[in-house]
Amino acid sequence: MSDDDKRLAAEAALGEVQDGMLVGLGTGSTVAFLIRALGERVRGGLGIEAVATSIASARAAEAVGIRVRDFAEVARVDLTIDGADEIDAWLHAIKGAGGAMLREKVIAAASTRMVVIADGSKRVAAIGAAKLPVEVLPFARAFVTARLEALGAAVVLRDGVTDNGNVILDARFGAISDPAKLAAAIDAVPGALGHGLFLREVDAAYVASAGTVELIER
Ligand code: ABF
Repeated sequence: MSDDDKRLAAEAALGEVQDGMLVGLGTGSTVAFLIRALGERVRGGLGIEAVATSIASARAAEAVGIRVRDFAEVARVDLTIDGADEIDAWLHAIKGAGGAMLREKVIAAASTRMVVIADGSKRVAAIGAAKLPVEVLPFARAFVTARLEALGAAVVLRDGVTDNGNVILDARFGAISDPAKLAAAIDAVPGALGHGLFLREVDAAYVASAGTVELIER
């Protein structure tokens, strides 16, 4: 996991940002490099506005001079750039180690194009080894825990709450043989408000390893 590769992936994706765009900003340390670099472009005259997938990213963007709009007033985003915990050749991703995957999935779905940036440690043959974060209504914590265990997961309650005031259950399934089936099963659990399986949202990924950037496209 190298900062140089994170920075390289961020700068590669930055090439897709055009004047006049509304840009969705993801969350995490790789996106932090993107926000810093984008701030420099904005201070140099690039005319973009942003929406953010977390309070932390909104603050980081405002700190470097990027105007952040309230996503609640936005129905469409031109380009979203976000991190991932795992990404494979089919552009399936596991996201949410940063705890922002519910807002990330909403903004990704609202985006004309969604691009992942990652260092090579995130590149996997097939997703499933990483924990799968599930955002849960606190009222439903024990119920959703039981449903995830019934689906085969070992479940750990994460400390703290999300920007939305919900809790996160980290579910370890081991290998996920059918990600679409698992995503549908979790979506069907009342009180499970979101999860980190991104199976349709990602349009491309810039993955940097040892100074070289790989672009994975649909
Ligand atoms: C966020 O960035 C999360 O979805 C994902 O878990 C995290 C990756 O963080 P980092 O870039 O710090 O590895 O988008």
